Amino acid sequence: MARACLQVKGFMPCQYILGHQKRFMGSFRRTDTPEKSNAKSVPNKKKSFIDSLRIYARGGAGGQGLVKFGGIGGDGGNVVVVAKDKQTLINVYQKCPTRRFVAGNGANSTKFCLCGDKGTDMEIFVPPGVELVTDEGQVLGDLNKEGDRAIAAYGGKGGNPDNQFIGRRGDARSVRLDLKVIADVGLVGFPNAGKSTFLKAVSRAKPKIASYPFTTIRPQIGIAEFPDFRKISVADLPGLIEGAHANFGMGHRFLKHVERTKLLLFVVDVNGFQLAQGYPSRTAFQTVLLLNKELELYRPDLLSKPALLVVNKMDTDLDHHLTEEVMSNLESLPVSMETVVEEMRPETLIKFDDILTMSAKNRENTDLVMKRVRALLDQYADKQLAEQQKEKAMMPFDEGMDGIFEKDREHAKQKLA
Ligand SMILES: Nc1nc2c(ncn2[C@@H]2O[C@H](COP(=O)(O)OP(=O)(O)OP(=O)(O)O)[C@@H](O)[C@H]2O)c(=O)[nH]1
Ligand SMILES: [Mg+2]
Repeated sequence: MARACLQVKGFMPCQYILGHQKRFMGSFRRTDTPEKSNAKSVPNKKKSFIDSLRIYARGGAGGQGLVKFGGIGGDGGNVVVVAKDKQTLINVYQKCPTRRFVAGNGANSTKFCLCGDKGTDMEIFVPPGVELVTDEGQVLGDLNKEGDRAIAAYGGKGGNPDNQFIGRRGDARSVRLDLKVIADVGLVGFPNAGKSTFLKAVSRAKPKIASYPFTTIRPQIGIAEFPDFRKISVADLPGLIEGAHANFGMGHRFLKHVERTKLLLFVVDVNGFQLAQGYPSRTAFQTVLLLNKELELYRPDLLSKPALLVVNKMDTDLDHHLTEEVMSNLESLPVSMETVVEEMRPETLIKFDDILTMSAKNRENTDLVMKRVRALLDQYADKQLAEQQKEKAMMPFDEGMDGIFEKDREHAKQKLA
């Protein structure tokens, strides 16, 4: 194992990243940037996971009307994308390798059947967490839970007096199905910080763990189970590097997965991070600021998510001086930011709900981290519920309706009496 990592570390750094990128992109092309979104995304059949798939969707044409008898043609069917548990995007591809989805045409109006039947809808089943985006960047729908539906292409209107009884064509467009993992907790950190090791420690997941960067190249979800059977899903996300917000490294492909997690669990190596020889070496404190900055530059609203910071690999800091250093720097924020160059300083600092230390490898404090995660998730869920109830109570329409019902009830009671 030691020899294997030495060999990898001996690579030229840029070749190394490109090699990884090539391997990763072999399964599908990058479609993150608008100018690249026209490229075909053809998944490699051998890959078991893809998080983006570009499809062609065409709604059915409307049936022709019958002018003589005022008959109306049936509307064309829609192409509908439906969220279904246990589905994957690779299933979508395997079922239809051409990635062309065409709904049924509406039936023509005939003298025996004046109102033509509607064309059949084409349903595409995708995993929850998929967003439908057109090539122009328009979001057509966001499917978060089983049963959520969005229309990728509408069918054309059937022939009727408004269109001189000529059935219309359906919409035809390319749509990107963009999967963002949905989990309670998202592990955020530089490569090699120990995210996968943590996931392995707290769940039954078996992520690949190794001492070289970018071991994890696709998100993996593990379920942490508590003695009272409470379950919390934890998403092990691939490591971020400096410039990820500008699509450097695996960039947006990785960052996007942070969006739909309820809580961010930042994992940093107490020894800091260095991508490879020849690359700058960052201290643990600097990696925290850099991660903060990457998220801020990608989507500033991510900074307001509940967040926990865990300093990992405590077993390697025997005299605790590295831990003390990072902790005192974090405590004296924002003043301590003066010690780093301006390019590393984020504009808005993440407010960590807690800062903990652990050794994921030795499973020291990993349970404590999960307990804290659970408490925070509960706390934020309660807060959210209270806010929702407050909002509902303040809605004048609802109040009015309740008032009316109350009056009716009183009236009925008086009548009965
Ligand atoms: N000494 C020590 N080593 C650790 C600890 N946690 C993880 N490691 C080691 O650090 C290396 C990287 O661990 P991973 O869990 O693969 O790191 P990662 O953050 O998932 O890395 P990427 O997938 O590349 O983003 C492995 O060799 C682990 O054995 C720890 O607490 N102590
Ligand atoms: Mg990993």
